[in-house]
Amino acid sequence: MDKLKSVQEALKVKKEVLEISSELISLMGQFLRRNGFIEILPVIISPITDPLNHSVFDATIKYYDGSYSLTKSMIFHKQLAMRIHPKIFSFSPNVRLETEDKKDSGRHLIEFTQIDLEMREATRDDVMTLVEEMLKDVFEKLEEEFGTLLREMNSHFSTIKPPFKRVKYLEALEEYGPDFESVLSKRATQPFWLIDIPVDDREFYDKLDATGKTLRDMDLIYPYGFGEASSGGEREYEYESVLRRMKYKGNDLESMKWYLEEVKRGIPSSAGCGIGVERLTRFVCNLEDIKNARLFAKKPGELSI
Ligand code: ASN
Repeated sequence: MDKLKSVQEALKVKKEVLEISSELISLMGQFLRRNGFIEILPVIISPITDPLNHSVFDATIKYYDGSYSLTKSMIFHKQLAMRIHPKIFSFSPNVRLETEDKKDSGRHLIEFTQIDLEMREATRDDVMTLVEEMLKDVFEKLEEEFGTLLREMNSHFSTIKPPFKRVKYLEALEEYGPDFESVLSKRATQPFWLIDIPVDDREFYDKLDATGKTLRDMDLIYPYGFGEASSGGEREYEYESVLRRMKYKGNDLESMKWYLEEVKRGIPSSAGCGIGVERLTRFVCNLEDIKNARLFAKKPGELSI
């Protein structure tokens, strides 16, 4: 029963952190609206969800003769939404029942929220520029509102200075070895992009580039050792390419048939990304563990309210 955390434990979050997090959420929404985005409501259950590139415990709910999965990410719904509106975002709750080896990473929760956005006919560069401008705007406004408090909590809180450096995945791997992401994150003083991620390291939906080995995608990495902030990319949207990539990854075509039928019918090309809200709060407030970045946090390997 020591896996069961007390309610008191779940409520050990500073009031100031919650206020800053609330403001972050509001500022990101305002920025995106000013830039032509609309907010769509999140999808919590669906017959299809992100297969992810690593395995987690199953989170499906039986319903009549079928089953629903709890959302791991809204990627497919974002792509379908592109038929209706060219710029969308959602504060999307994700459930990923991670194994307990991730418990001490400081940045994994089994229930978290990402601000998940997608833009029709956009490129990876468009998304990177948008995110850079959004973070710059959010940090400037946080500085105005919470400057003194933020510097007390976070001695390295500073303004964001885009454009962020772009680091090629394979070059970094060669120079720094398999632990390159954490090495570079610890060294950095500004966020940076990790780009051109190898096809085997990602899900099928990020677009293959001309080399056929790496993708038109990116992760945003926070400095000072805070690690991954966001992942995204340009998307595969043509039926044959989607099918090829799914087969290559060994994805279950049967359970993905709803998606495949729609891809065959035609979905727009798009690019987008998702930014973890709790990870952003953790970074801004300089928190050791992500469990202190939200109320009712659920860490891998534990049961909590
Ligand atoms: N939201 C991410 C994206 O847009 C996907 C993910 O969270 N796995 O690429």
